[in-house]
Amino acid sequence: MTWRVRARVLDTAAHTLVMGALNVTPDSFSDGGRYADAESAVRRGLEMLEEGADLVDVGGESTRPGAEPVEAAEELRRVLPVVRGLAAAGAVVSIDTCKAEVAAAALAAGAAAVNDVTALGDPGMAGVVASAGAGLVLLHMQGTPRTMQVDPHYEDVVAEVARFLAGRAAAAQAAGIDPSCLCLDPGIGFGKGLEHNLALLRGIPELAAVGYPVLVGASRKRFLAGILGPLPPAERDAASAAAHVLAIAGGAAVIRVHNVVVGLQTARVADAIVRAVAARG
Ligand code: HH2
Repeated sequence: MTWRVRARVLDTAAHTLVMGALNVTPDSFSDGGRYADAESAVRRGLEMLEEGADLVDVGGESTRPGAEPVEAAEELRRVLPVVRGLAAAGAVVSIDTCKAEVAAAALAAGAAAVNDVTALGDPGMAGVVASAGAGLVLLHMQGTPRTMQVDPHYEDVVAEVARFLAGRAAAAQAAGIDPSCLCLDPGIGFGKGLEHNLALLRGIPELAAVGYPVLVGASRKRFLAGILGPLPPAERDAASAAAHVLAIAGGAAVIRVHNVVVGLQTARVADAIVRAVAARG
C-alpha cells in the first residue's frame, strides 16, 4: 500500500511510517511550551528527521481533552515559520489543523499533508486539500476536544469508527480528493474511554479492511496511565511502544509519536517480525 502526499508517494508496504508529533503550542499535553518558538520547533523537527522520522506533524492548536480553541491568526503565527523551515530542509510536513485557512497557508508554505482531527469538519477543507493534491488524515472523534472525554458512549466502538471513517473517505472522494491521498485514524483518546481505546487497538484489522492506510497515535496518551497508574506523559514511551507494536501487527501503516528514537525502534522491530522486513544487517 502507498500514501500519496502531493508529489511524494510514501511506501507503507516497505515499512511502517513514523510521524513525529511537533506541537508549537503553550498547552499540549506532552510537549506544550517546549517548542513554542519557531526556532526551537524547527530545530526539534530537524532532529526528528535525523532520528529517522518519515514525516513531521506540526500543530499549533492543542486537541487535548478540555483544550480551548485557538484563533486562525494565532495558529498561523505559530505554525507557518515552522512549516516553512522544515519544508525548505526537505522534510515531509503534515499540518495538524482543522481550519481550511490554516491548511491552505501551510500547504502554500510547503506542507505535503493535512492532519484533520475533525475529518473535514470545516466545509472549506476538502477543496483546499483536493486542489493541492495533499495527503489527508481523517480522524474519528466523538464530540469536541472541550467535551469529548465527558462521557463517551458506543454500542460497538470498532464498527462505529470503521463506518464513520469509511463515510468520511467517501465524502472526501466526492469532494475531489484522490483516494490514494487518504489515511484513516481511529483517534485514540478522542472521545474514548479506556475500554474503547483498547478495543480500537485490538480492532485495527477491521479498520485496515476499510481499504486505506491506518494511522495510530497512542503516544503518551492518558489511557496508558489508566492501565499503569499515574505516570507523567514523558515516562510513557515504553507503554506507547507496546500499543504501537500491536497496532502494527494489526495492520497500522503509520504511527504518530513524540519520541522518534523509540518510535523508529518500535516500528523497525515490529516490521521485522510482522512483515518479515529486516531493516539492516
Ligand atoms: N493525537 C493528538 C493530536 N493530533 N492526530 C492524529 N492523526 N492522531 C492522533 O492520535 C493525534 C493527532 C494529541 O496528541 P498531541 O498532539 O501530542 O497533543 P495536543 O493535542 O495536546 O497538542
